[in-house]
Amino acid sequence: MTDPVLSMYGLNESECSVTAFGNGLINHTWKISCENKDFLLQKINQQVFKTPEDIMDNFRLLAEYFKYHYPDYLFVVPLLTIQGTNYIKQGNHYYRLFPFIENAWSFDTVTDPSLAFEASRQFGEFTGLLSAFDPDLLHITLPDFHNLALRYRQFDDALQHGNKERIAQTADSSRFLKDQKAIVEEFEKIKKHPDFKLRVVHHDAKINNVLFDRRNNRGLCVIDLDTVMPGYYISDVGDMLRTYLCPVSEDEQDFSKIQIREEYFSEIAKGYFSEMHHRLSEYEKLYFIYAGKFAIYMQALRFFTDYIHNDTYYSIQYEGHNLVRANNQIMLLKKYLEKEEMLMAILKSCMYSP
Ligand code: ADP
Ligand code: GN1
Ligand code: MG
Repeated sequence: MTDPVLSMYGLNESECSVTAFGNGLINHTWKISCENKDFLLQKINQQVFKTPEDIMDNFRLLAEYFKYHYPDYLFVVPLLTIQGTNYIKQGNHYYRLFPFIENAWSFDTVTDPSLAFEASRQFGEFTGLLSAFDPDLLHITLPDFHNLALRYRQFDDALQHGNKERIAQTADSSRFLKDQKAIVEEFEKIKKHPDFKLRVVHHDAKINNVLFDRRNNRGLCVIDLDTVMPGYYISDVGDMLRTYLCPVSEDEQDFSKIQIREEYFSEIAKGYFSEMHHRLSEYEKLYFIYAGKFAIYMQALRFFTDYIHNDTYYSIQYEGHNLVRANNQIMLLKKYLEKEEMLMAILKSCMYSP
């Protein structure tokens, strides 16, 4: 099935093995093993990404920038076809081929603080090296993706027009989410400040979007760059706090397992500041802890809204899955808020250390 695609890269499918690969939720991914080289083939998910050409143009712009300014940085660049394009359109589907990074692996959960440090350093390095790149040159691949005010309006709208039965069953959750609206107001305020800079941000800083060196678990590079767009650093730091601090994922149904691991917090901070402390303004740094509230709250709103709209965005494994996810994130937010002072003290201790 991949034959016409592979032949456009000069590869002969009969000499390669093709296997489904990875645990990504958005794109389709295959490992292509040929005689003396491996590749990674991806089909872009067009339900989510409506303008794949824009994504691939962003890749081109960033690849050129890194090649010129930081040739040693490992930026995983899509390979060119025989015709010189960095993707293929086959029927209505878009494909791209990457070199396979050997001796690398990725993780789905963060099981050691050193992984949090390494991943955070990778996301910090990515944004840091692109500090002089004009973020407005990038195409917006998902409009309003991390626009918290819009996410709140969508939540509010779901409560007006969504599934009535589900709305009635979830009054406690929706009340809590409404009570936290100050998190949206804070975002609206800080966005207006001139020292809160638009930067090149990944926007999906989960642990499985980092490749690690199998031999020593050092971070190698960030991957899954479809959501790289202009944004605020709190998007990446926030998603790391959301997904690395807690020992269990957003799918966990046993909420007694939800907790905030302080030693992971300090590693996220140290990793990010090792690359970004001299680039972030003092004003931006004030919002490091806020980043966690921003991301956890936004994710809770998104899962809850999708539940009220009968699960149209996030794929579910069982009835009520999105409500579990929303309530899981609500619990995480409560735990995070309880620890805010403690986290502030930890942050002070690692902010200015090298
Ligand atoms: P998705 O958007 O579906 O999450 P990703 O781009 O993150 O897709 O890829 C899915 C998985 O494939 C990653 O978590 C990683 O394990 C693996 N992977 C992606 N790119 C490469 C690469 N160039 N070399 C080796 N493994 C890769
Ligand atoms: C989606 O595909 P994945 O799992 O990396 C979502 C993120 C959410 C995440 C929650 C394009 O990411 O924004 O944080 O689910 N990506 C998109 O698990 O909506
Ligand atoms: Mg991914």
